Amino acid sequence: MAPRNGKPQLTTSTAEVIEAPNDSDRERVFDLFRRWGYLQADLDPLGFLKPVAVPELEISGDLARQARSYYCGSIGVEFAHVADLERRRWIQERMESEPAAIDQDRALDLLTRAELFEHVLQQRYLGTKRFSLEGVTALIPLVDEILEGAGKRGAVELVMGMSHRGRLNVIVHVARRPAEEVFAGFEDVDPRSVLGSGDVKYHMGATGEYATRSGARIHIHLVSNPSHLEAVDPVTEGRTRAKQDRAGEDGKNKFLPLIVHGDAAFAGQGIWAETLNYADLRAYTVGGTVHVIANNLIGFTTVPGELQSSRFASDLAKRQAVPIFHVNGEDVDAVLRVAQLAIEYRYTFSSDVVIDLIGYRRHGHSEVDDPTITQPLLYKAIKDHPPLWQIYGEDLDVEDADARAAKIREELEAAQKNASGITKKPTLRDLPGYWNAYKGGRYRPEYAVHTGVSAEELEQVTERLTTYPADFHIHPKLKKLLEQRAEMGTGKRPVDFGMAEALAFGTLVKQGVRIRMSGQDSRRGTFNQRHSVLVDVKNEQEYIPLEHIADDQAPCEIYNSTLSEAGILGYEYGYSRDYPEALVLWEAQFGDFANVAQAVIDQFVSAGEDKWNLLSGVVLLLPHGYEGQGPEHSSARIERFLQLAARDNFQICQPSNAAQYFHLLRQQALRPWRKPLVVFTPKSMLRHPDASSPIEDFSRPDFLNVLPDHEISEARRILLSTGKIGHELRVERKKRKDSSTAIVFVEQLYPFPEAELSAEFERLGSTNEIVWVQEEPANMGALFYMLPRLRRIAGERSVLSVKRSASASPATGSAKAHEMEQKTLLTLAFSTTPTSSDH
Ligand SMILES: Cc1ncc(C[n+]2csc(CCOP(=O)(O)OP(=O)(O)O)c2C)c(N)n1
Ligand SMILES: [Mg+2]
Repeated sequence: MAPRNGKPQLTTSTAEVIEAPNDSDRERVFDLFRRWGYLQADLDPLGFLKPVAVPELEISGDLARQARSYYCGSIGVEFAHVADLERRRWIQERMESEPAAIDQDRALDLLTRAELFEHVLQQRYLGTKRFSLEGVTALIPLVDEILEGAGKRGAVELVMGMSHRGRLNVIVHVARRPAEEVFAGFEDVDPRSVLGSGDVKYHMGATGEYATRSGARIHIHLVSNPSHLEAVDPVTEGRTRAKQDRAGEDGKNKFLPLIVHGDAAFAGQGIWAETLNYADLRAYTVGGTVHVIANNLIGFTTVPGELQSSRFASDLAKRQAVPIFHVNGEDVDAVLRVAQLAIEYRYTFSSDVVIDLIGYRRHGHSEVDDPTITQPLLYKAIKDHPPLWQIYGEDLDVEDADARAAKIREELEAAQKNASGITKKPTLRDLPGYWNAYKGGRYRPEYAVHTGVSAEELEQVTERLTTYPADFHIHPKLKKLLEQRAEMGTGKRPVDFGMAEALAFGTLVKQGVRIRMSGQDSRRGTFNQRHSVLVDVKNEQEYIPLEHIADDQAPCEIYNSTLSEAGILGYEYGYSRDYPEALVLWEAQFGDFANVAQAVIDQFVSAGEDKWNLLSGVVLLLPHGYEGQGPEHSSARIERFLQLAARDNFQICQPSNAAQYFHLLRQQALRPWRKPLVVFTPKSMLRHPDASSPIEDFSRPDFLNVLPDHEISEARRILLSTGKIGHELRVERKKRKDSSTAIVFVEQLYPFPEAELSAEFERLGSTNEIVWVQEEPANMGALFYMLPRLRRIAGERSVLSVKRSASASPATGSAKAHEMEQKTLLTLAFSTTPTSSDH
C-alpha cells in the first residue's frame, strides 16, 4: 500500500548543543532552519502529515528554540531556492519578527458564513454535488486578507481562476453574488433555456464587487471553468494581461490574478507547469500571480503518496524563484499572516507566490461519494473533527459565536426560500443584434464589413513595411526580401502570403486595431515567411516595421512563445476574451501540434459560447498540407475542427491565396461580433506563384467563401477542394489540356457556404458530376463533412470523392511514396470513375 504522505522518514543524528553561541553561530543555526524548517512545521490539522526528521535540525539550546518557533510552527516557508538575496532577506526578516495585526472577528464571521453556507446546501439538497469547501474553509478569510492587501496597493480587480472545490462558496463570499442565485442553480428553475447547452453551476463564471475593511472596492471576476483541471490557469493569466494592457502603465498593480489549485491537480497537470513558465516572460507576464493550493491532501480517492513523487504537492513551483508558504489551514491567524506576506511579496517583487493551504476534505470527493470505502481511518478522524468556525470561536473565546451562527443560518435559509423566484438571465441567443446578424455562414447585409483597402493606402503601408533606419545594418537576405515586398505592394510583382499578412496587420494597426500574436518562432515565421522583426547584423538591435506604420497606430505585438501549445492557446484565448477589439492570434508551429492544445480547443474555443455565453475572436493559424514531410508535419486535422463545429460556434477556413488570407484576417478584426477563427495556413504555397495574388485583389470588397472557376462556363465535372490540392489540380488540368473540368475552391469550410456553392453549381450547368478531392486519408480531412452537405445541394448530379485510403496515421514517412500517392490522387480526380464510397 502506498504510504499516505509519500516520502520515507529520514534517520536522525544526536542533537548538537551550542553552549556559548556567538553571532556566526546564530546565522548558521538560523540558516539551517530557514532552509529546512518547513519539513518540521506543524502543517496538517489532522496530524497525518508528520514532520520529517532532519539531522541538521537536531540542535538544542535557545538559538535553535527561537529559530524553530519561527520556521517550524503553523507556517513552513520554502525559499532557499530563491537565489536573489534581497528576496530571501525580505522573507526571513518578516518570518523572524512579530506578525502584523489581523482582524480576527472578521475572519470568524467569514468562516462561520462559509461553513454554514455548506451546511444549508447539505441539508436542503442532499444527494446533489456541490464540492464543499469544508476542511479548507480558511480559503475565504485568506482571500479576504489578500484583497485587503491588494486594495491598499491599488488593485481594482481580482481575476480569479479556480476549479470545482469550494467554487460556490467563493461565488457567494468572494464574488459576493447573492446566495439566492446559487440556491436557484440547485433548484434548476429554467431547464428549457439551456437545452443542449449551458453548464453545471460549479463551472459558471461570476462577477461582483468586494468591499475591503479599509474601504477599497475591488471588482471580482471569477473565470468560467471547464472540468479539465488547471485548464483555466493560462486563460486566467491571458485575461489578466488583456485587462492590464488596456489599463496601461499601472495595469499590473490594478489587475491581480489569483489562481486556486487542487493539490492533486497542482502536482499532476502539465498545463499548469506550462503556465508557471510564463511568469517572467515579456510576452506573458502579469506582474506576479498569487497561487493558493486548496490542499486537502487527497485527489478524489487517491492519496499524496500516489499523486506525487515529492513530499508536497507544491514542489513544481520550485522550478522558479517562487516562495512557497505552507500553512496549517486550521491556524486561522497563521493563514491570515501568510496572506499578508504573500500579497506584499507579489507587489514588492512582481513575482508569483504560492500559498499551500493544508486542511482536509470533510465529505467524499463530491457529496454523493462515500470516502469511507477507500480511506476509512481518515474519514473516521474527520467525522469526529469539529468545524473550523467552532474551533476558532473557542480559540478566540467569543461568547456570542453560537448566536451569530444562528443569525447567519437564518439569513441563508431565507435566501434559500427566495431562490425559486429567480428566473434565468437571457442568453446571447435571446438578445437582438449581432448574434442574429450571423447565421448559417451568412450575415445580413447591414453587418457586412468591407475588408478591401485602396491601392494608395496599400502603397503607403508597403513603404512603411519595407523601410528601416539609415544606420540599420540589414541582413542581405532581408534586404532582398524587403525589396521584393516593396514591389509586391506597388503592383510590380504578385503578393505572397507573408506580405499579405504584413499588409493585413499594417492596415489594421493603422486603423487602430491592436494586434497580438504568439506562437513558436512566430517572429521570424517557421517557414521563413514572416520576418516581422529585423535584426541588425552588427549589434542585434531590433527594428520592427509594423511598429512604425503611423504615429497614432495601435500596438502590434508578435512574440515567440515558449515551447508549449495548450497553455499558450489558453492564454491567447483568455486575452481575446478581454480585448475583443484586438486581433489576437495563436500560431501552431505545424498544425499537427494543435492536438496538444485539444483540451483548450474543446473546452474553451469551441464550446465557450455554448456553455457560458462568452465570445472570443481568437484566431488559430494552423499550417497544413501534404508535402511529403511525414506523418507529423502534414495535417492540422481539419476533421477534428469540423466535428466540433455546430451552432455557428466558430469559423473554419483555408484561404487558397494571399489576398484571401488578407481579407480573412481583416474580416476577423473588423466585423462587429466575435467568433473564433480557425485558419489552415499554407507551407509550400506560402511563396508559390499560384497562391500569390495581384495587388488589385486586395482592394476587392471582401473575403470570398468560395472561389468560383472563372476559366470554365460549362463543366462536365466539378472538382471541389480546399487549399493546396486545388492548385495542383489546376496544374494537372493545364497539362491535360482539359477544358471540361471546373476546379472550385472551398475557402470557408464552416459555416458551410451553401448559397455560394449552389450558385456556382448552377452556373456550371446541370449535367455534371461533383467530385470532392482531398489530400487527406478517407477517415480524415473534410470528406465526412462535405459529402452529405454536397449531396443535399447537388440536385441530380452525382457526388463522388477522391482521397487517400483510410489510414491510422495522417501521412506516409517517405517523400517518394507521398509523390506517388499525390500523383494517383490527381489522376483519379480526372479519370472517369472516382470512388463513390466514403471510406
Ligand atoms: C484533466 C482532468 N483529469 C481528471 C479529472 C477528474 N477529476 C476531477 S476532480 C479530481 C481530483 C482532484 O483532486 P484535487 O486537485 O486535489 O482537488 P480536490 O477535488 O481535492 O479539491 C479528478 C481526478 C478532471 N476533472 N480533469
Ligand atoms: Mg485535493
